[in-house]
Amino acid sequence: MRSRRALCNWARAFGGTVLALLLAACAGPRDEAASAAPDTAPAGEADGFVRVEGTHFVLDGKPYRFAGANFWYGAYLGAPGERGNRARLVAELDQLKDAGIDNLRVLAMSEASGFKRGVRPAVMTAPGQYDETLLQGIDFLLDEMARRDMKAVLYLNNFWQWSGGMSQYVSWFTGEPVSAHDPDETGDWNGFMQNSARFYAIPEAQALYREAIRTVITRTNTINGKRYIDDPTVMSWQLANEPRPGSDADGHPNFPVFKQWVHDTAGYIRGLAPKQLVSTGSEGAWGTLRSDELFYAAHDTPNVDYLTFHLWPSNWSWMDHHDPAARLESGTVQAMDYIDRHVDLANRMGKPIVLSEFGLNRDKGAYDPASGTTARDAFYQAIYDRVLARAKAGDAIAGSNFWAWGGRGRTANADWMWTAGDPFTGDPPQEAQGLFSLFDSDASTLAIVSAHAKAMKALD
Ligand code: IFL
Repeated sequence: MRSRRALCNWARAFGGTVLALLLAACAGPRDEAASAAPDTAPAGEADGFVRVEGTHFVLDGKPYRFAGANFWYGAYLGAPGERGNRARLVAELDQLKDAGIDNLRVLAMSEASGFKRGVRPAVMTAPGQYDETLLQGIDFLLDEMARRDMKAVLYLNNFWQWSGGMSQYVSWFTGEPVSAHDPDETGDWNGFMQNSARFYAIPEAQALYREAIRTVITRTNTINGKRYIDDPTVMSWQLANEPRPGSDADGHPNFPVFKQWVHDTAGYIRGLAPKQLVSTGSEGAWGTLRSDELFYAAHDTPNVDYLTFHLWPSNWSWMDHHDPAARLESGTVQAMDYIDRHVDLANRMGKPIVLSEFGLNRDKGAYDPASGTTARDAFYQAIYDRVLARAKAGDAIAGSNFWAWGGRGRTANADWMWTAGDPFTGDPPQEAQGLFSLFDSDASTLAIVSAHAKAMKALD
């Protein structure tokens, strides 16, 4: 007899509406073949954990939909003493919660690197050594989020340079300095991406990465005594921020090892944290060699609970960084198509999907928080309208996280770039501080996000 897993894989591969019911069953809370440990609670139990049922999230027996934010530095702010800024964090969590923004995507692991624009300090100070104060930052963040009934999505690595990430693992095990492929020094993004993607095939790097994953996931929170794996505040663990198979120019040869890495790592995480969800952190087709089918294939494993995709119209040249109003209309049409394609794909796969990053520049490409956000507001509105419409229609889209919450962070630097010790904004160190940040003073954008949050919740 066919195993349930084989039947599900066959159904996914076959697709089509005839198999919709079967696919929904396949994407249930857990696939028995995937997990090293079984679920401890049935789907309907009110234990605060977000679960997957078919193409939807469920929380305490009700649909879970959200309007969230990226807050990459949230755990940095949570660190004790001068390292962090707990007063700022608490005030900003209050502001976010008041606005209905209660799902935060946060960096949970960074690696000390020689990158010109790498964040400093890093959680992993050297291979296998961790900065306890920064880990306590995650403790504090999770505890404060729990008090506000918020959910966290924590990513455990980064394809990009700004937190050390995969390139730093490569450097540790090849002995080659990261500077040889630093895109902020060389300008060679394809070279950087190919080097970063070597990570998937270096066994020692994978072993260390797993140790880092285990260090975070199996931690006990020093503030509330909860084990992270028992904390329903954590909705999902993500393999990495925007993991790609390699460069757009010649990343195809890496795809098989990338796909295997997704399957194996996701399985490892779910074995450690069976009550929480696993997602990849992918940008979608754009970050998977621009291919819908490769994106589908990479996620077609029962170890990945739901899909993610990102939307970057100015980074992808659909709009202009220096004047987002100029091609707002045509760029928005492309953005809508990108959303629809990914939601359709998630429907087809039978898993929920989250738009876990999107952003646009301020008017005229300014960075100053006092400058306008007319084009950005129109873009956010268009995104939210489409997300809401598709959610209303019962499709697989469950929520979104704008990029990125900049809160009270401000730079005093004339070149707008971050230097160690500066306040954090939503823009990581490799980008101008103000490029995509939604600051605490951005009242019109916040009103749009807030209205969307209400509308998503009202769908329940
Ligand atoms: O800062 C970038 C970040 O690395 C990411 N995606 C796009 C952001 C804006 O360019 O994950």
